[in-house]
Amino acid sequence: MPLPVPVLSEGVDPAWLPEEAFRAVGGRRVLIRGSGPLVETVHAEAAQACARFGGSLVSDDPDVVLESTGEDGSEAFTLGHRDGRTTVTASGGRGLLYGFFHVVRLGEAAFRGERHPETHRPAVAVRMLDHWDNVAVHPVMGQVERGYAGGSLFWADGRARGDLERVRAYGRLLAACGINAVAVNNVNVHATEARLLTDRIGEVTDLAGALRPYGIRTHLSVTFAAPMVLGGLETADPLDEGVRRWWAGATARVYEAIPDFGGYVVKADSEGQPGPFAYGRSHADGANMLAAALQPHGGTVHWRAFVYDHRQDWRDRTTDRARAAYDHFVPLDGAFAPNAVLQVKHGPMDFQVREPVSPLVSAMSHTPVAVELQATQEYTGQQQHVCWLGPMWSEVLRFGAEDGLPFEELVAVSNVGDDPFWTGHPLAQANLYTFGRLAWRPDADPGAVLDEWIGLSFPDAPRRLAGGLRRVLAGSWRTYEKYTAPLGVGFMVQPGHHYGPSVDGYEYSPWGTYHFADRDGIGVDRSRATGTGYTGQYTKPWDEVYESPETCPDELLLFFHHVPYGHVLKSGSTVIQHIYDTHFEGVEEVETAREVWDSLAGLVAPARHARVAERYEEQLGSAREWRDQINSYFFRKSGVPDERGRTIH
Ligand code: GCW
Repeated sequence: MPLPVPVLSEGVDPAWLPEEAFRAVGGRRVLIRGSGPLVETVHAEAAQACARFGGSLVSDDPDVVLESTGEDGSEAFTLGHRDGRTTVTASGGRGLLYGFFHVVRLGEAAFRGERHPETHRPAVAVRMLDHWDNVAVHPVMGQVERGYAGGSLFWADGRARGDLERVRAYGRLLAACGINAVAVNNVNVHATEARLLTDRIGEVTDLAGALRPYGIRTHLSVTFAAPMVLGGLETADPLDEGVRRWWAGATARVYEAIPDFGGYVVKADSEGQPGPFAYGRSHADGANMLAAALQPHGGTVHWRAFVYDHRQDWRDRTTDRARAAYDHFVPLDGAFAPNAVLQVKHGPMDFQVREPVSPLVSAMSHTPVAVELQATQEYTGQQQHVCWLGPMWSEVLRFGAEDGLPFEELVAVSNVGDDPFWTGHPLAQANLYTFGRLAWRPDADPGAVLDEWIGLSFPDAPRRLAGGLRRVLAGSWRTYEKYTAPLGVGFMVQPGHHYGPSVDGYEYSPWGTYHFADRDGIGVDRSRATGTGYTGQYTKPWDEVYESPETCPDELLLFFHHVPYGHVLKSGSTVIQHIYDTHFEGVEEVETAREVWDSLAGLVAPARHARVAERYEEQLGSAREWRDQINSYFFRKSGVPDERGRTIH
C-alpha cells in the first residue's frame, strides 16, 4: 500500500504545493506504469490530485502516462506531448517523481501543443540542505543555530519528533523543488547530538523513514572526537588503528539501521570543533578515515573547508581570514578519497551579502567540491527583512562555469523551522524553492524561477498580485546590500547574533573581519602588490581584475582594496557619496516595497498578509537604523558632507 500524501495540520502553510497547484494533472485521466517505492509515491500523489479535481487513474486511453521502466536510481525523466497525450518516462522511481512534479509546475502547459521529447536531468547529483538543528536547546544558540523560523522541524522536547507527518510534508516540498538530501543536525555537534551516531541512531532512522518516500537521503553531522566522547578511546587520531576500527564499526551499525544513509557532515578544526590538527594530521587524513568507514556502504563524507583562525589578533595585519580555506586545502588537492567531498562556503569569509566567489571552489581539480550557500538569512536580515537570494546565488553558480561547473554538489544551510510558514517570513519560502531549482539547473534564470514560485504558491494570482510579488522580491537582495555594509566590505553587524548595524562591532575582535576605516579611507588591501596577497589565489583573469582598484568591480572594491573616501568608482560617484546615496536609496526602496505589499491586502490570505506586513515594519525600522549609523559613522570619520545635503546625524 502506498503511503498517503502527507496532511498538513490546521494553519500550516502549503507553501508551493497548495491543492490548486495540482488542478491540471488532477483533472485528467492518468496512467501509471512501473513499480517500486517512489512509483508508489507518485501513485499516491496522482490519486489524491484526481480525487480532488475529478480526474481518474486509468488503465487505458489516458491523457497522461507516467512510466517508470525500471528500478534504477536515475533522477532523469523525459517529457513529451503528442496527439493529445503527455508522457513522462523515467528509468526508475526517482526520475518519475521529479517528472511528476515537473508536470505539476507546468500546469495546463503540460497538456497543450506538441512537445518533442525532452530529457531533464539535474546538473549535480547531490542537492542538499544542512539543518543547523540541535536536539537539546542550546543555551546561546537556541534550538536551531542561526534559525529564524521557530524550533526544529525534526527535534522537539529533546528527541526526534514523534509525529512525523510534518517531516513527511517537508520531504514532499523538497522533492517538488528538486532537493534530494538533508543533514538533520547542526555541524556544531554538542554532547547530546553526538549520540545520534550511536545509541540514538533510532531517532535518525525514524526521520530517514519519513523523508525516504520523497527521494531524500538522510545525512548526519558527527563530531570528530566521537571515538573519545562516545567510544571511550583515548584518542581520535585518524591514523590510529583503534580509532579507524571504531569508526568502521559505528558506521556499519548506522547502515544496519539506515541502509540508504547518505553519510557524514564534519566541521573539524573550525571555531572550536575538534579535528585532526590535534594529532598533527592533515584534513585529508581526517576526511579519508571517515571516507574509508563509509565507502563499503556507499556513503560520503562532506568535509567542511570553513577552517580559519578565530582567535586572531586584530593588530596582526599579516593574517587574512579570506585566505584561510584556500591556504589550508589547496595543498591537499588530490589527497582526498573519492567519497570525501570538500564543502566550501561560496565566499571566502562568511555568507555576507556581497563577497567574491571563493577561489577554492575552482582550485580543487582533483577533489569533489560541494558549494555551500546559506538560505537561512544569518547576515541578510534574519527572515525579518525580505532578501531573495536568487540573483546572488545565480552569480555564484555561474562564476567560472563557462567550460562546465567547477563543483560537483550543492548544499544550502536550511532556513526552515516548525513555524507555520516554514521559514518565519512567508516570502523567505522563495529562497528555499530557488535553492532547489538552481541546484537542479545552476544556469537557470533566477527571475524565471521566481515566477515559477509565484505561480505555484499563488495559483490563479491576478496579474496585480503576481506583479506585486515580483516587485517586492526581485530586487530585494540589492536593496538589502544598499542599506548595509558598503561595497563588499562586509560585517558591521552586531556581534554574536549578527542582526542590525554595529559598524565597529567586529573591528577589534578576534574573528578576522575588519574594515579598517580611518579618517582618510576604508577597505581591506588584499592585493599582491601591497596587501595580503589574497588576489593571488585567483586564476586568470580574476587575479588581475581584482588586483587593481581600477579594474575591480565597484561592488567588491572594499573587499579587495583600501581606498580614500574620494576614490571615484566606475559609476562616477566617490566612495563616500556612494555610501550616502545607497543608504538613502535602500531605505526608500524598503518604503516602496512596503507600500506595494500594503496594496496587495485582499489578494493574499489574511494571515500571510499580516505576517509580511509586520515584518516590513521591522525591516523598515532596521533599515533606517542601518542607514543612519553607517552614514553618520562615515560622515564623522571623513568630514565629507553629503552632496545633496540630506540629514546625517
Ligand atoms: O556563519 C558562522 C555562524 C556559525 C556557524 C558557522 C559555520 C554553525 O555564525 O553559527 O556555525 O558559521 O558555518 O560553521
